[in-house]
Amino acid sequence: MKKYYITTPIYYVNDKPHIGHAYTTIAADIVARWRRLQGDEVFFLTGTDEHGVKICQSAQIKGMTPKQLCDEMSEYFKQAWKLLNISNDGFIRTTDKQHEETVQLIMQKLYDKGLIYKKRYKGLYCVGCEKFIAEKDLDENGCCPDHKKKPVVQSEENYFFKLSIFNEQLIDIIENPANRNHIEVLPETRRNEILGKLRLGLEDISISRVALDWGIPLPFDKTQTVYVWVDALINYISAVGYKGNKERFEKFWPADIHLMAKDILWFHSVIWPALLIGADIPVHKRVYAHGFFTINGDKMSKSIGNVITPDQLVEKFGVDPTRYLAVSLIPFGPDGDISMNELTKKYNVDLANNLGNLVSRTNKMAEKYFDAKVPQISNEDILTKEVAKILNNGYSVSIENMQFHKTAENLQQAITLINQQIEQDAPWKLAKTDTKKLANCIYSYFQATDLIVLHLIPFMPTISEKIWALNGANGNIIEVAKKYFLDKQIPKEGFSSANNKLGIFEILFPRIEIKK
Ligand code: ME8
Repeated sequence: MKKYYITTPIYYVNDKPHIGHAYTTIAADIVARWRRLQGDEVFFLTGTDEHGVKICQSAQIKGMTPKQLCDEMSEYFKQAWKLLNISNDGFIRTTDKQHEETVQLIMQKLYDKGLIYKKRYKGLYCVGCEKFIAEKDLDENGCCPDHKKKPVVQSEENYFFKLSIFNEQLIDIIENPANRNHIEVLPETRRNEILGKLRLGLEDISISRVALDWGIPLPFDKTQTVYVWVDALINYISAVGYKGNKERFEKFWPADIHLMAKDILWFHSVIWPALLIGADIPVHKRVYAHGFFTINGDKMSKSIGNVITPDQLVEKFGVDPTRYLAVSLIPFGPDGDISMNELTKKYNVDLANNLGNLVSRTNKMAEKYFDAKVPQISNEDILTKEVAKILNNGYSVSIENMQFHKTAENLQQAITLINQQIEQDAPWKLAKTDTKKLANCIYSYFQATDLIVLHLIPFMPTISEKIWALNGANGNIIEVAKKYFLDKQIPKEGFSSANNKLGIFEILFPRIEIKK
């Protein structure tokens, strides 16, 4: 059994989750579910990032202690992921004791190896990003381009990590697949941006704060706390037992993929690997940075205040359609503007008209002509083979490469093929002329739909089960899917087979009016 360790960023708890957070988390969930169907032993981690200036300030504004705010807000994240049926195996909070101890262990190790030193530093700090920002990177108003706020001047005596000495090594681990610490940075355009920046040279980074006591104390100088980003990155190893569970750590680390948006790719492809190499820990294998959902061209963020929440989408579309729509509307990689109207259009076309209509018409025909049972077959089922061909050609490659909109297109193509076949067969005419052929046709619609449903599981786990039951398929859907993906043969048992009773029909995707 192969292991597969996948992570989302751990999200700041200064406010409630929005669909930008949901986007990464749903994408990670789709991959995790897909890998489980491939037979992998998956560890899927998400969580919350709870230290730093930003959390402190939010707590102050709300009249709470930082810990109270973290306890309340991390629950909102947990609830959102429960609502969206996210199958995470771990949920880490950076205020967990185990994590805090791991951070101190790593800091001590880096210090003992001479990779940390003290120096006075003055710079511009963006609280939204929780990072120092160079003057040349500010926008025309002197603000952070992501958060549209002026950075604050910070001047302190801090501890620094010798990032600069890893410069050449970092270029090599990204460029050279033969390097034992090779990281694949994706998509390629962003990889090139990272390499370009690395070639300009690296400066050492400050990794502690004096004035901020809401953080993890440095083990070698308790008057300072660990910089929130260093604290946060270490979550990926503390969650799998770097300290305290050697067996689990060695099983799952290095992570197979860290998923995130482009805003934090630098931290994951430069700072994180340097910290790991410095602490003699193997480096994660892949990072993938997607773009931002934008609303009227602006990044959606808590700080800007143009937020859509997961609950709003679920209320309008339902859980599984929200999962499907979130990743299929725009390609995973570039930025993309979204709107309720575009989401509704896609819902109506892909789900109400194509998939919903297919399930509804096959069920109704079987009800009318075959007493709500799957009919008996006497000829070969060619349609299901055609559908298998379409899926084999497009599905796995696109899902492996995180091109979920292409995976969705591939699924729609397969669904359309069955709908077209129904039009061509005209079963309502066959019912009067050739009932044997009618039985064959309807049987093949069920089988071909079942096959599509196995591929829908990662996107729409609950609706897949519903269609499976409606179609009278009688095997455990997950077990049947695993078997199918292992040997790519439609199993003799488990699919809709002759004489199986259909489920009680319900409309899965009611059409939604588009607001003018
Ligand atoms: O950066 N479009 O947390 P964060 C798409 N705590 N994705 C978006 C998005 C948008 N408009 N807005 C947010 C942090 N995201 C750190 C991470 S990890 C060790 C520490 C998603 O709450 C996207 O995944 O600001 C982005 O990278 C992440 O939320 C940032 O979440």
